[in-house]
Amino acid sequence: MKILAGIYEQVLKRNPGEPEFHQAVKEVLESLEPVAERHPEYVKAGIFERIVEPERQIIFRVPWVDDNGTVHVNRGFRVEFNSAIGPYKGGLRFHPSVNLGIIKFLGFEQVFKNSLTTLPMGGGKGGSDFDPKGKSEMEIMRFCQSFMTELFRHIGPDTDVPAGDIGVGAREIGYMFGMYKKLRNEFTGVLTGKGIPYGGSLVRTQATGYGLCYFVEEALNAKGLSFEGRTVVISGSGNVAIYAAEKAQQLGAKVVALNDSNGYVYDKNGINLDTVKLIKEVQRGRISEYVKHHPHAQYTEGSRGIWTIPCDIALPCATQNELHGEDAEILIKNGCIAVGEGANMPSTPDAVELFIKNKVIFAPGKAANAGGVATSGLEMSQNSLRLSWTFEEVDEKLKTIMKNIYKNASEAAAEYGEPDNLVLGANIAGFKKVAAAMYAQGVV
Ligand code: NDP
Ligand code: 2IT
Repeated sequence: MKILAGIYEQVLKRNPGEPEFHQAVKEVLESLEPVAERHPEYVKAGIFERIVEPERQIIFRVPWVDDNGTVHVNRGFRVEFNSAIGPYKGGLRFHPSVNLGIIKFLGFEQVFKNSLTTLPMGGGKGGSDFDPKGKSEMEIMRFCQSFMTELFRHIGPDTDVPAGDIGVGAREIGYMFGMYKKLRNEFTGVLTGKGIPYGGSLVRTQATGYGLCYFVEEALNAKGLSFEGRTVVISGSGNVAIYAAEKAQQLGAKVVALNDSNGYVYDKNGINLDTVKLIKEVQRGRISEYVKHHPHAQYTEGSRGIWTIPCDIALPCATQNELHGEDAEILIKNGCIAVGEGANMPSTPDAVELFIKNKVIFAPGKAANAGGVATSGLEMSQNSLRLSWTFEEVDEKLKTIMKNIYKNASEAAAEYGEPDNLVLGANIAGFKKVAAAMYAQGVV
């Protein structure tokens, strides 16, 4: 970095103790250096200084009472990062590791991701350090309601439209939507990922995982390859992992492993997804329980061990920095040909560098997992139109969007001299529209 080095220094100084945010900003600014060279007007207009500073950061107290009558206090966040191309849009994460730096990294990534979808959505993210694990149904409901009694005054269908992320699925969105509707006395599309009976979109549940596979299939096809007959390893066993596995299987691949934060299962015959859906979606259990249903499968403690299983395609779909340089080395040694990021920033910078250096097809999260938010955008459109499209219609639109994201990212990569570098291409393609909009709207 030359032109943009000072901006990165300022980010480090202004945001101490936020390593994930620093990591996300560094990768993007490195990609944007050649854009800054070609666009001195963006440098002069302070586009780069402004794009790394959230427009607004909201932090609030979330008190709630557990089933024993004990009072708990969690912290809630909403970071409204950039609204140049549309209302703030992005998920809510409930996980004990959540802090301001994590939400800022996710909100920053979301700005570029949402731009890549080609839909009119700005970037934002929120959540809480609340841990949903082991909580009763009523505790989850009371927490969601308390969270919304503050969040409601900051969001709205034309202002900021949250959705799910880790620890937030259709159940939590339902409780939050109910409280928002009560407080505002308005039925609007203020959240996405809603249930089908009250304004949700078909395919939203499957969208991130399906979209990931559509994107990776497109990248494979460009090299004369495909999912057909491939062995696939997928980390995580939540929403993104389950539907990535489903689509990979539909495309003719064999998915042999999944994990959670405790350990991984290996099923040489191919993972049975009905069992996984039962354990995770119905029983809200642990992936270790898989072996009770399929005794020939193996469960091993330690989640990162999953990357030692030989595979052709690896899809990290759990969380940030879950795939390290040493894991990348093992994957490459085992002949892995493609890595598609379903999670946000799951590969550490040294892992990304190794994949690119070794010519592994590498699909970065902000492009490859954009199908979730893209389908949220389609849910917003349907809510505004007050109608709903069929599964096939939404799926077809999702497929077209993922193909276009691949095309735009690979064309931007080629334009800037590194045709196979989708990290560079996604960052530049995502930046272009946001930068042009910010430039046109003046210094605000
Ligand atoms: P879920 O809560 O449904 O599932 C999360 C999965 O990841 C669980 O298996 C969980 O295991 C595992 N996991 C979470 N934290 C850790 C950790 N610290 N170490 C190891 N495993 C962990 O979330 P999603 O599937 O929705 O999200 C997964 C990833 O995809 C996230 O990075 C999210 O930001 C990203 N994403 C999600 C989208 C969506 O539409 N939902 C859209 C785009 C990206 P455990 O049960 O043990 O915690
Ligand atoms: O990281 C993401 O893109 C999401 N969690 C989905 C956001 C959304 O608004 O659907």
